[in-house]
Amino acid sequence: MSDKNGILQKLSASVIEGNIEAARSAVAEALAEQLDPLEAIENGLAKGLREVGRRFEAGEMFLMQLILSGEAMKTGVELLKPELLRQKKHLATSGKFLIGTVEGDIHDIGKTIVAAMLTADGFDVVDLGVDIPDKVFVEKINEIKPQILGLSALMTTTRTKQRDVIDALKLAGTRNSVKVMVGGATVTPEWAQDIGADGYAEDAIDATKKAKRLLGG
Ligand code: HCB
Repeated sequence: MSDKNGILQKLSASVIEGNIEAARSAVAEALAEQLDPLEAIENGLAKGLREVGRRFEAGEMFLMQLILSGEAMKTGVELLKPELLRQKKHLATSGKFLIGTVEGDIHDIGKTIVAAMLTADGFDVVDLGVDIPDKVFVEKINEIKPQILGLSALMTTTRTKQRDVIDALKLAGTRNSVKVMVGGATVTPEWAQDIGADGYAEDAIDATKKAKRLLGG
């Protein structure tokens, strides 16, 4: 019999080891034991990835291992996503949310989790993907007319792109038509304020709360 903590540990370990098969089987166990899928992501898979980040930074892990850990995390999230969406009640659409990872940055896990949570909370989400040039954000805002734009950036070298997108929106005369929410590992509330964003979100749960608040909810 597996207890909840044991399953969360298996989820974390599968990501730390970069073992996709172990991630699949730990997720299967989590689903069978009816673990909250969000908890499985945040306290299981993502916890493992945070440890991977720490080890990578300390030079204890190499890029190849980082890639495998990212793949294990992505596999786990994809398998948990249907259950996450199933459990949430789809009420009236909360609003349109456009999201993407900025140019030069290919990190997509956090953004994908945020998109899944917002969808589960009733937002109509358009996910542009990763490495998105500023002008594409501007074009898509004109085309889709979202109430909120989410900009994800994981590196200090790419978070400056969040400011560039905001500047591009100002230049295009569309800045006032959309609220901008920023997030990502190196992004802070101070940074969000400095670049003139309307909001900052620490994680996916925070993103849904802040998105509703930005819409006046
Ligand atoms: Co990457 N990487 N990486 N990486 N990577 C980081 C981000 C470092 C911090 C690791 C380190 O050195 N400590 C570092 C950046 C350092 C810095 O700038 N300060 C780094 C680096 C340097 C690099 C490369 C340059 C390495 C190299 O090639 N030498 C390279 C960059 C390539 C590029 O983008 N051009 C690289 C590559 C990779 C991969 C491909 C191996 C892999 C990504 C796989 C993928 O996404 N498919 C990867 C990974 C996995 C990481 C770490 C370990 C985890 C990132 C992650 O997915 N976290 C990360 C270490 C870390 O973050 N501490 C490391 C889990 C998610 C759930 O958290 O923060 O992304 P999150 O998202 C949260 C939160 O921020 C918020 O909600 C999410 C959900 O809770 N949020 C938003 C995010 N976006 C939001 C948008 C909103 O509107 C609202 C909220």
